[in-house]
Amino acid sequence: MKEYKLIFTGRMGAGKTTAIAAISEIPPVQTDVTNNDRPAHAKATTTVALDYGEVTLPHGDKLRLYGTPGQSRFDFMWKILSEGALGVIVLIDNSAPDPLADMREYLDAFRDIVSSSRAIVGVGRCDTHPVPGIDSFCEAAKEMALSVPVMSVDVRRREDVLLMLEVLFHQIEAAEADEALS
Ligand SMILES: Nc1nc2c(ncn2[C@@H]2O[C@H](COP(=O)(O)OP(=O)(O)OP(=O)(O)O)[C@@H](O)[C@H]2O)c(=O)[nH]1
Ligand SMILES: [Mg+2]
Repeated sequence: MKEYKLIFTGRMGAGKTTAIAAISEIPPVQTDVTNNDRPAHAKATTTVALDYGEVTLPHGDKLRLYGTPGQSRFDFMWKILSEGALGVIVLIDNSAPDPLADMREYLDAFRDIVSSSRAIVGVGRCDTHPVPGIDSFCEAAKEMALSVPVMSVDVRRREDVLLMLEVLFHQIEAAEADEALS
């Protein structure tokens, strides 16, 4: 049995805690406290250390899911949490003031993982905020010389979050096959 570590990241309110809770088979570990930064986001609570959840794959391998805190004063946690990570899921809140800038920031912060094709971008709230469109995110990643799959996701829906992980795993397998050939 193998274990893999995946990181869910993205700005405050992007849905990291919600996504992990949607798929974890254990009660997720959450470190949310009352949100005293209402100008940044109106929601009631925010994560201060990490989220943690687990998923067992059909063949017995285990995914350990870690969520980063969204507030920028906890940036130092990003490095700590990404140690040894197999892949990263960048969540975007498309209702935020500048979702493309948010993506750039996180792709840059996790550039090592992203550039080795072990990342995916999930854009949330596309139903109410269709602009910028998925194409714009792909284009923005391309401008950073990064190739990363981008898909629309509702982090409250288990099937959506699992589909995102499936696409991420296909991406990782394809990259590993390429490496083996080269
Ligand atoms: N209406 C609506 N709500 C959504 C959608 N996607 C996510 N949400 C809500 O947005 C909120 C996201 O909050 P969290 O999961 O706490 O976000 P987070 O990324 O963990 O935030 P921090 O820990 O503060 O960084 C939750 O209340 C979700 O229910 C959507 O498509 N529509
Ligand atoms: Mg959170």
